[in-house]
Amino acid sequence: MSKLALNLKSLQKAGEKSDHKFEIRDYLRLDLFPHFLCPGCGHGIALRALLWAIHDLDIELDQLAVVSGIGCSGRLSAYIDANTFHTTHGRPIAFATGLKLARPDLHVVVITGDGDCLAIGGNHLIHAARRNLDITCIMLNNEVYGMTGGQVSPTTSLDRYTTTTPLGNQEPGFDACALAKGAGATFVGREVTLQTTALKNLMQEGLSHDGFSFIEVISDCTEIYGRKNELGSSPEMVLSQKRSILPKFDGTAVDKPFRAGNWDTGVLVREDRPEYYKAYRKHCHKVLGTAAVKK
Ligand SMILES: Cc1ncc(C[n+]2csc(CCOP(=O)(O)OP(=O)(O)O)c2C)c(N)n1
Ligand code: SF4
Ligand SMILES: [Mg+2]
Repeated sequence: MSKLALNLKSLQKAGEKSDHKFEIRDYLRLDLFPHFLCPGCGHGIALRALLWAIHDLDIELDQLAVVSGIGCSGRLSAYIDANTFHTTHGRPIAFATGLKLARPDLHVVVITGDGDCLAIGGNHLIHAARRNLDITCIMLNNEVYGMTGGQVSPTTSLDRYTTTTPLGNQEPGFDACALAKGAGATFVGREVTLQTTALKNLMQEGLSHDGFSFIEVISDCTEIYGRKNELGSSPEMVLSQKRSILPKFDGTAVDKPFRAGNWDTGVLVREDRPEYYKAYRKHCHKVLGTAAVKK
């Protein structure tokens, strides 16, 4: 289905589809359960929101490819009953780029973590944003390397304790949305796991965007980061997200390089710029002639 048709269909369906019609089990590889996430981990909420968005957009599972790196976030792709690729640490965007160029008919989604996407994989993120290939990149930001036991990450807040910052982190935490925007991403958004419906809607918008879309999900690592920083139980952690969100984008905060404790949520950037695959095909036709270009 074309992006335009998808957009129209999702608009028609706005308000029509509701949570009770979405059954997450229809989208999961249940034979892999029980899943490995710790109780209360925010990544599970993000997975549910993504599958709900896919449901509401009527994307067929065989038309969906989910590519992930390594991390607790990276493990999520395995649970989705679609075409899934659990690749190497920091490289899911690179794998997704090749996949999308070879199979432009697929919806290609990347699930990545703050360490995967901004530390080892930061280079791939900025070039994907610059290139504007039609990939939806969902970065689960729990401010820590969860899978490997809780090391500091590029988004760890100031003064937080991690296994590699035993005296409290003194590096400024990266604002991933500002980075994606600065690198040219044509769709950028942020949402917290507390606001599940808003998160689902944002993912739906990102999936419908024709170009590179970057979505930062503020997620909680309850067991490692939460415990080490005495942030309370998982419900307390998710409720505390309320204190940091700005309900409406005020047009300024995303221009600041480092997060100031206030999170703009919702769609932060939406721009029209030629999508890479289509622009490249057009160029090939022009230079080589239509007869020489393979369908
Ligand atoms: C090349 C390479 N370097 C390091 C690792 C070890 N490693 C695995 S996951 C990970 C960090 C995961 O953190 P993040 O991406 O934030 O995901 P989370 O577990 O927090 O969801 C690291 C450093 C690896 N697997 N491969
Ligand atoms: S270690 Fe943290 S990020 Fe990983 S599953 Fe547990 S709570 Fe989630
Ligand atoms: Mg992380």
